Amino acid sequence: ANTVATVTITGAGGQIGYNLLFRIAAGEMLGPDTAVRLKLLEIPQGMRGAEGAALELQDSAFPLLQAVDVTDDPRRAFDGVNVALLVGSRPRGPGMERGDLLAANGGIFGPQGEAINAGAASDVRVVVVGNPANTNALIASAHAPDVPASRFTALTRLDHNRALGQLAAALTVPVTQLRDVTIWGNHSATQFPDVAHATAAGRDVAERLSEEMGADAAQRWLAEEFIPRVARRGAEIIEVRGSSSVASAATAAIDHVRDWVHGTTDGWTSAAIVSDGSYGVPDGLVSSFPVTSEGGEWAIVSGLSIDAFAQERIDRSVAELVEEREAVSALGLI
Ligand code: NAX
Repeated sequence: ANTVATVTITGAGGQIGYNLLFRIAAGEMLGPDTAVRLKLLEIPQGMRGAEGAALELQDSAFPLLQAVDVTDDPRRAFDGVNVALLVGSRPRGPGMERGDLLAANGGIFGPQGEAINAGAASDVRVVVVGNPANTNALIASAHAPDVPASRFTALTRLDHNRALGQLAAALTVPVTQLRDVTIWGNHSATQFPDVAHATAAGRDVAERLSEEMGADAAQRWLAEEFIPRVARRGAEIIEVRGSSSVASAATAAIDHVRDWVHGTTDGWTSAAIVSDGSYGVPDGLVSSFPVTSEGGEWAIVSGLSIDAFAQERIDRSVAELVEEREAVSALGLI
């Protein structure tokens, strides 16, 4: 290995954490030339889980793994961090009001943002996985004034990969032949999975769907099956598995960081990044866009034509992000 990276994982004692740790230590995220030092952040109740994972990491004797540190102190966890995966959060429980949810997460992501501001390496890259991911990223960023807002992102790659999976099945093509699918907006049921610019083996996806199903049926399939199924796939997984997405979420987080660090090659992908006002998304919101990565920076794909159907759906999801921002602002969390 030529370089060493410090990777911090919060919620490391949880399910997604357990899935991520071994793959990162094996080099799947940063590649075979980068050794890793892992820092596992937990709350006191989660420490045993993280400590157990640390024992198994030791037992795996990964050639790229230089050190593992388990802590419940955010300052220690983010000291010198190059890549931070913020997985631990307070997801919405039954009957939980949005205000309570946002307040609980403000109590997590505010202090973590401060700790990142205080101790992170100058090239720090942050991806928030814990829900509500977009707004949690906004809160963390607001507490890290010395870190460029572009370094705080939220995960919508799982939604993107889910869309690829659905299209590959519908068109009977390998996922490797699909390009330029987009997830817009919030990582929530309002997200907009968009195939308007997507191609399969170089041909327009909408055209191919029309050929397979007929034009009307293709429109119906997109609006009534594809979009809601991708947007609600998390609930479907819970229903079938009896537990939320874990391995697919870890895969997506690894894809997100790998592409951010090493660049995208085949067309674009989706990530929630800070808006520059593109496509009518208010400046400063952390919203999902079509993005490419080059030189370690995400860039929003510009100049795409957006029809009325798409704009309306983008606006609807963005309106939810605006509401979340107003709510956390009213609570004094940003
Ligand atoms: P688990 O409950 O298994 O693990 C979460 C861990 O986070 C627990 O060990 C807990 O002790 C720890 N934790 C809580 N607060 C913390 C804090 N302040 N600092 C450090 N650690 C803390 O959940 P898991 O299945 O791993 O899911 C984690 C999060 O991912 C959830 O919020 C979930 O909603 C979110 N998801 C996000 C997805 C996405 O695409 N963005 C998809 C999958 C997943 O549902």
